[in-house]
Amino acid sequence: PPTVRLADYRPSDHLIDRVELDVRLDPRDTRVTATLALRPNPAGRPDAPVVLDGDDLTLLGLALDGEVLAPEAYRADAASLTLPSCPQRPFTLRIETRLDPTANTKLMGLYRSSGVYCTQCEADGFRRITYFLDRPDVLSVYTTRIEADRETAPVLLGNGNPVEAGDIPGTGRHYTVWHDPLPKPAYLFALVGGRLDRVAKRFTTIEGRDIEIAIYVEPGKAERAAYALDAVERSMIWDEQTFGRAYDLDVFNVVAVSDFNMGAMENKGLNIFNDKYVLASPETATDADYAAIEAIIAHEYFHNWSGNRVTCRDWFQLCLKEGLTVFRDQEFSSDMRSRAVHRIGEVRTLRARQFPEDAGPLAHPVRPKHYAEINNFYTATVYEKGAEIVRMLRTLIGETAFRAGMDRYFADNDGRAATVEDFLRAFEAVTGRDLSRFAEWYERPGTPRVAVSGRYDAATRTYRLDFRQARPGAGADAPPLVIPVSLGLVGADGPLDQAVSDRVKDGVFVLEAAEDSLTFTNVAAEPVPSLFRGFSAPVRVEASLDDAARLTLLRHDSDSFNRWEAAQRVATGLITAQVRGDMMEMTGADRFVAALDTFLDAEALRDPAFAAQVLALPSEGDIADEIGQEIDPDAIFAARRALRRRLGAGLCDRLLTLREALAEPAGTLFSPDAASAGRRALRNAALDLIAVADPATGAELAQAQAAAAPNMTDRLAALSTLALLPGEARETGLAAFAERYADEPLVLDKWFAIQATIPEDGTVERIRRLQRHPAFAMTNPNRVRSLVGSFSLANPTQFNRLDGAGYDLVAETVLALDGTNPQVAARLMTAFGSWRRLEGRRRSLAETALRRIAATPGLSRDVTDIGTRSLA
Ligand code: HT7
Ligand code: ZN
Repeated sequence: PPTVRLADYRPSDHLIDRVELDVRLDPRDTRVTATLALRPNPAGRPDAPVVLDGDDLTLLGLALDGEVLAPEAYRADAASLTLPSCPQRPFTLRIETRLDPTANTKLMGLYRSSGVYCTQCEADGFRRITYFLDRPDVLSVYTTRIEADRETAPVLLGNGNPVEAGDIPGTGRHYTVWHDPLPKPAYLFALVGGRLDRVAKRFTTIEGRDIEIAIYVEPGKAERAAYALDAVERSMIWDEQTFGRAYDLDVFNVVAVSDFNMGAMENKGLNIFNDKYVLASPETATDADYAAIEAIIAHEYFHNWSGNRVTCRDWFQLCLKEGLTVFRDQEFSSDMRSRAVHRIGEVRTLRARQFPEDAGPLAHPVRPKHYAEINNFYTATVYEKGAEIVRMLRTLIGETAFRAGMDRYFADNDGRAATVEDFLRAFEAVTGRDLSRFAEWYERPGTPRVAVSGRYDAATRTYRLDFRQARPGAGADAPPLVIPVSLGLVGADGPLDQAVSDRVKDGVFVLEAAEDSLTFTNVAAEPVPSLFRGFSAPVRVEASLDDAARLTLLRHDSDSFNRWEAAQRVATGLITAQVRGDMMEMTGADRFVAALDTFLDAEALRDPAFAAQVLALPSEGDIADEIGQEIDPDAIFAARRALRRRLGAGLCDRLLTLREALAEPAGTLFSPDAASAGRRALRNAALDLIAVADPATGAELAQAQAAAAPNMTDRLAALSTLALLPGEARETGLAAFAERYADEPLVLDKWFAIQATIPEDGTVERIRRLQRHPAFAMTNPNRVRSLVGSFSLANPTQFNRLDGAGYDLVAETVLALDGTNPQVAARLMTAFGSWRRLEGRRRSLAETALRRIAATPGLSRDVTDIGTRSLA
């Protein structure tokens, strides 16, 4: 496929100031008339032809300034519309196209989801609706008239504010007209038509605008949208208070649909959501679901400023809106919940998804320099590492300057399509600092390593820390990165706050050179350094600390993140040692169990959510990432399970007591708040450890919990525990669950995922059986992600089976999907991204599966791109 390069960017030769769309919806024969007010762009090439983008379009008519164009005046095919000579003044083009929304299985452009018409235009779906300058730096004011059958589509929604509605007498059809006063790029266009129920509330913005917030869902499910509705309101209030950003239209609509390629989409005034991230009730949604709904509702709402009011000049700048908006939603969730626990979750996600991506063949800079298919760049690197860069910037300049810089960025770029340089310029303007070296973070792939060693001098009561940074693949002349290191010292009895260093300001040392050091004075006894507190930079830290030092941090650090990190590092060390063939170091493991026992004694009931995080060992993926090469997933699984057994056995009595203490009194009303969720999390983490050490007791407890659980969190946790215990109880539990939720596709997704992640030989066969289950559909991305996505991402032993059956299953699914939904197929294929780090036999089997996909004729650009890069 042709490569698009950042270096080749040039402004559009034409601009489109206004767009009038008339969309006559029909399941098979939708007609779209687009009237575009075009003009030459003063910044473009003079006399350039007009070349509009199209994708799979059928042109029915074309007129320039009201005059029908003769066929020789233009060239049109499914992929573009060219007018070789056109007026060098403003003019209008009227374009009529015909669409078949029912046949649109790619879920890009206009399609139908369970009978509801909806659109998805990011990144380049608008060109599947009409010919257009489909690029984010062409901003237009849209007026949209939507017409449809009143019976099947009583609700008709567009971007902006509603201005008119009415019937078309004698036809059974009706229409609405929407006007969006704020210029926007085409990727933010949306419309919806269908039979939907709604919940709504009024809200007055801080600027005094009286608005209506409404959520539209499948009929009969309105009460399941109450939590999402509340989350919208809380997001609005938070953005006003935290960033001074108010909503700017009269209505804010959210629509939930069941067939959706990603999580949600921030279309102006009309967010469209995967229903998984809207619908929640205690009976159907887990605490994790509630938290995800809150975060994604906030994320899409926050885009109204970081993305919509200030948009991206080109798709290379994607992190400008996505990294920044992830940072904003993380801050929101941290304010709504426990900041420390949320930070741990953020880092878990970064390490699980972004670190491996950055270490494999799909690695790319946060701002890529080229792409073949932009839809493949909605990655953990752009989103999560992009957010970490914003966080580092705040750590470097401080909260007050950060807020001032954000205000400046919004003020200077409102209504514009901006770049990463525009973003950094705003912070340079308010701080007077030169951020050009910091900007390197956007340009280079790979996770930097920072090696740290410390030396205590009792005679001078000083402690010296030496830092050395290195970047994988970077040459010796590569400039070092600017790395904020939040740090402090901890002694045997607690933080050593009296120790000071003139290189540390507000708890932050800035590492700017390849090597640097600093010295603390006034250090009474040999300390333990607490480094990268709060995970202050997305790096791998190599610190020469032994387990005793790390357990001191677990016990005494004032930074909760580093307390958790200390336990993770000790566990990682114990597991990797065993993977390498050393027997589990008995005394080391015993000391770890004892330390956790003391920790639980002191803290489990004080902060159950945090305690649950400490008890959750590093995942198999975390261990694989730590080992880095010649990875043997079976050995990792066995070593990790051995340590879990040790913990379960060593802590069994305490865990049983904790479960009692944390049990909710019968009749307690369900609340998804963080404190209640934290208690459930610890109770279920305890169950999990008890079951691995003592399967009989675990099965008994899990069965009782599954039968009596008053909410989905507890029911699913019990079923997940049972699913890991082969036997009759597991199959009965799974069958009962399937029967109870036979009419709940989103709940059955959990049932698919639990079975797909069973780490046993029969799982591939089970998945093949489930692919024939009536509730499974290859056309629905949620189903595919639950069954096959969970398998490839969360079942390392079975995906990486030594007979290649796991790879075959995923490869076959990628190929089966590619013809209908290439975006989802390509994403599924990224599961092979770490293939080069596997041990030899698996490496060769994975490569064969990848080559088999890549050699298949007629592949989409999406899958071809992932295949080419994975094998390069
Ligand atoms: N900005 C959106 C990204 C997106 C997307 C969403 C749904 C379907 C296809 C999509 N392609 C790109 C979502 C977000 O990050 O907010
Ligand atoms: Zn986003």
